[in-house]
Amino acid sequence: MALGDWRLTLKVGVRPVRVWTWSEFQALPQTEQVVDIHCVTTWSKFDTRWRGVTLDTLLQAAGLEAPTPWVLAHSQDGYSTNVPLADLTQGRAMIATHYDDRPLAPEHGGPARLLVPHLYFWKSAKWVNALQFNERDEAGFWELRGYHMRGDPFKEERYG
Ligand SMILES: Nc1nc2c(c(=O)[nH]1)N[C@H]1C(S)=C(S)[C@@H](COP(=O)(O)O)O[C@H]1N2
Ligand SMILES: [Mo]
Repeated sequence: MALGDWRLTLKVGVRPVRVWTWSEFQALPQTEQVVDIHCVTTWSKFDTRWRGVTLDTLLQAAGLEAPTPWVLAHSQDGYSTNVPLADLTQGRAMIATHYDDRPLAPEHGGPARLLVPHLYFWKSAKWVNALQFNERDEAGFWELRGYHMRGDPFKEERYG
């Protein structure tokens, strides 16, 4: 997509509380993370290098502190996935824009994807355009189809 059209919106329930354009987003403090990632179909990939903006930074920039216990991430392609807020804070997740020091490739979610490396990779929504903070845990695309609401690979939380 054209970067001029890119937006990231934070919502509390249905209410939009903050929107960043691409250039505004680029001005936020960036973080680099080298992490292992785990697909639900059993592959893992080790020492992957990502750069982006942590959820802590986003929440701070929006003046939101732990608004609700649950988050539903939404993507350009209609995909969604739910994650407990506790799995997104304290440096555990970012909106990633770079992989291996290069802009994130479109097939891997570029220009920006959610990255939650300690959960199964279906939680890492590609082409993310909104994070919705909810009082209740609302199932996303795969979770509605039987995947686990949290998805911890070390507990093999594949199915709900
Ligand atoms: N928007 C969106 N994000 C998505 C998906 C999708 O279909 N749409 N698939 C998920 C699944 S099931 C996996 S395994 C990973 C794949 O990421 P990759 O293509 O970078 O390997 O993206 C996740 N994020
Ligand atoms: Mo997947």
